[in-house]
Amino acid sequence: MTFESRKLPGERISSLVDIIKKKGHAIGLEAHSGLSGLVTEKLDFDFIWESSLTDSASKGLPDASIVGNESRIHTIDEILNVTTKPMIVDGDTGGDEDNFRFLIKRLENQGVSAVIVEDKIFPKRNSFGGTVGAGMEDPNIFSKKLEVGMKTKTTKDFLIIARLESLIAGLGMNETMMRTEKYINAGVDGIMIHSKLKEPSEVLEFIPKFEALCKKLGRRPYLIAVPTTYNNISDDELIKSGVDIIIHANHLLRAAYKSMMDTATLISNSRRSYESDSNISSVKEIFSAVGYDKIIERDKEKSPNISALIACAGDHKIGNINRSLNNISGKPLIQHQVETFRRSGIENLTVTVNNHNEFDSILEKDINIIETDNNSLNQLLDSIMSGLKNIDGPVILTYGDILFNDKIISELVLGENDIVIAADSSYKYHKHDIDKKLELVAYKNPDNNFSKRKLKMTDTFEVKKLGKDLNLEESQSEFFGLAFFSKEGIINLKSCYEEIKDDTKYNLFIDLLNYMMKKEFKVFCNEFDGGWIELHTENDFKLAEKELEN
Ligand code: SPV
Ligand code: MG
Repeated sequence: MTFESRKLPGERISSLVDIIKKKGHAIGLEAHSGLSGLVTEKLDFDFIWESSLTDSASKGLPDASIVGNESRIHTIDEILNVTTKPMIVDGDTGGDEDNFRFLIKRLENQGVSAVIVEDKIFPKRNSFGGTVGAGMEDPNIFSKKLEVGMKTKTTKDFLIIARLESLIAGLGMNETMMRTEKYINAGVDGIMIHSKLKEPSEVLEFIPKFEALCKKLGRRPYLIAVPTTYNNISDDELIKSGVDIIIHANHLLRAAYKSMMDTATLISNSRRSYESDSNISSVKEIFSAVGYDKIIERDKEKSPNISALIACAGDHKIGNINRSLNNISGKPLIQHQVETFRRSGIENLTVTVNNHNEFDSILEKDINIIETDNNSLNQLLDSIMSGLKNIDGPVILTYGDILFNDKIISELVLGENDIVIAADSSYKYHKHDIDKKLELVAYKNPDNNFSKRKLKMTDTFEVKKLGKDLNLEESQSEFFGLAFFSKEGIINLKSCYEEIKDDTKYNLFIDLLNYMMKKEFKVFCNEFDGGWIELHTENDFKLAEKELEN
């Protein structure tokens, strides 16, 4: 179970009694945080013990009524939120009657199944660290508090358990039996007998006396034991002796402290963390324990695994350097493109090149480099299509000579259409600058509303035709070399390519798109205004460098 686990409070409260009824007993392990709660939840324990000792220690504090109820309730909530098992809470002394009333109400509201309160006075001391006779509560006052608690609880399956500290305080068995009788008569649901001896002798001596007392009183509350010091006795033996609920009270916290100290020492001595790897959980294990895997799975479902193809094949040089390898601000152009894709969450990258060796040392190992055939019939188109050969899912294609921002990628991917190209309308405003043949886009239904003020970054139009030979007046934008294909889009692209690949008429990528439109496949265009630049000349690289600096 993880952060997604669900257990309604009412259901959880009664689940402890249900387990005892079914199995005849319940065995629990301590938790002091959400993560330790997950450990207890994972293994074969019936319930979670929320301990005052370990809750305090996990905050670096002593177990001496210093950590207040608000903080305890917060830890309890943290654990309940990621688990489903019942929980027994260590209520310390319970405070005075009003404190106890309020505590019970809050624990029931949270879905806690039981609270154990001890017959000591506030501020209490931990049982293993200095309880003395003077720290004990008057049994009559304590019994009165128990009665108040029994009247306060609203759920019969929420258990109030009285904890006897008299053996630990050295008050002897007679005093302990006298107290037990008073607490049973106060109506409690359970009696916890505590001992700090190394052997279970006291507890085993107490049990038959307790059974006889219950017979005499005609009511037998649950019997609870906490075998921390006398832990040579097994759970089975304790159960056989008459114990109903066994609490392993502090072991996860003690394990965590030892392991943290060992690891810290190792890292400090080794002056690196490598040596500690075998002692600690992997990050992956932690991810899986806390349910992070589920989040990633759902992210993947939401955004299908998109690939990207960077088409760099072609003999384009700046000076004598391959254009894609020419630096902008100390990094090759292709590296900028790779980083933009990575920022958009696209990990699966393919690059088509003419010469594998040039790119090998520049690109990360997980990038798929495909060397394309320089002498093929329709060189430009063939090189793109050979890059797409092993890509079946949705893909973003980019020419190798542009830089673009990741917002353009997100917009292209977000749409619902199977084929979407990215185009820019701003060329209309600087037609006089154009000294090369642009790949222009003509729309089926051009938008005649020229108001450029809008919230959206892009408009989508259906494309009628693409071409370098289109009249500037009849076209609405310029294709700048980025396109998205859905799974369906890529299937159709590939099948159309098969039909024309031997025809020398089709050399450009836009030739294939025109062919598709002729065959009634719809091509859409997202019209952007800026957000990209083209890198053809040395001057373009200089301008790009300036833009990146700003
Ligand atoms: C606790 O775990 O905080 C307890 C049990 O009260 S013990 O420390 O064993 O007394
Ligand atoms: Mg305690």
